[in-house]
Amino acid sequence: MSTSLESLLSVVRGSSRVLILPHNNPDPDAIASSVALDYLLEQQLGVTTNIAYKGIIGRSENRALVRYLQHPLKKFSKASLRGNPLVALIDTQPGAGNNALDPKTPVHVVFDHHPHPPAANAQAALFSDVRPHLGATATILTEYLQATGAPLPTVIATALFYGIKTDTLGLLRGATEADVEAYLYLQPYVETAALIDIEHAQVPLAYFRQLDITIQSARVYHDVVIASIGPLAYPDLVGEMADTLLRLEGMRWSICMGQYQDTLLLSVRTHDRLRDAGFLVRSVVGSDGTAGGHGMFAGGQIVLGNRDAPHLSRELTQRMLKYLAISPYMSGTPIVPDPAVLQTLEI
Ligand SMILES: [Mn+2]
Repeated sequence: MSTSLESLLSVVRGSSRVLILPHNNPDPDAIASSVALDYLLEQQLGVTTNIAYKGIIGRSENRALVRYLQHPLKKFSKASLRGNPLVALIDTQPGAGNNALDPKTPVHVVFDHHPHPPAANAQAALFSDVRPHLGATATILTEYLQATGAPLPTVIATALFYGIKTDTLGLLRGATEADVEAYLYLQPYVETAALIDIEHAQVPLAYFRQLDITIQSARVYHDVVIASIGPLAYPDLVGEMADTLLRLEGMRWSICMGQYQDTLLLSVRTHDRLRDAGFLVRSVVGSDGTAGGHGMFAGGQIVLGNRDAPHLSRELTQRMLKYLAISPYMSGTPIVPDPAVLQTLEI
């Protein structure tokens, strides 16, 4: 048994309440890693845990994943913290700004692969395994499950495999040797038919409506495409649209902004291996909100308060253009040059 597995187990051993918290609006990496930790603690220590999440599981593929896992995540509420459970943060860290905890709530266990946020203190947790160079948190949990020597259930393997696959774009984005090893270890256990159903989940009409708005509002500034896409049907859409826009020929950066409830969300993608999307978001969002991310993809959120979302989006657009050394006064070129459509748009 590896020493890190032993120290994890020694921190959790004897706890009657454990709360596993993935980041808000959890993605497949966060969902799979949470379920894997839940399984590991049950299997090794007989400890039952609760997994809670804040926000929405919106993306159709992610909804299909939780259906396949038989809905192991419950909505986070004040009751989730009742009885002072031992808290494990997954794919996020204390102070990262994208989890349900207020910064004063003690955290006992942290598994993450994001760089340490400036205000974070993952070290304050009794146990933390944060490896910012890795492509996925699911890689870390795969190693722990492997270290137990116990058989790996198909559903857990399928979820972890999908977590690594999505976070690394099929090992093409930010994957390290450890990610490749975990991926290949999991592969023989994967339930292929289930994975196909998850990856090809159908999308609601809201997706196509948002896609239409994205295409109409997108503006190109040299090799940067920026779209401010208004109210979002669910938070993940801002990232899905940024992914889509980056496919436009000649683009090095894609940036998408949209509003969900009282928060302006920002997603950044880049092909530029010499630049870092996380730096861009952190510098543009500054002290107005929170930001995080890796080399090729990053995101941020700003609580609107009494600020106006379109106005804030325009301001952020200017900051991003400046950061990318493009004149903030340059007017962008639409990608749909239809004057009738454009007249109706307020950019
Ligand atoms: Mn992740």
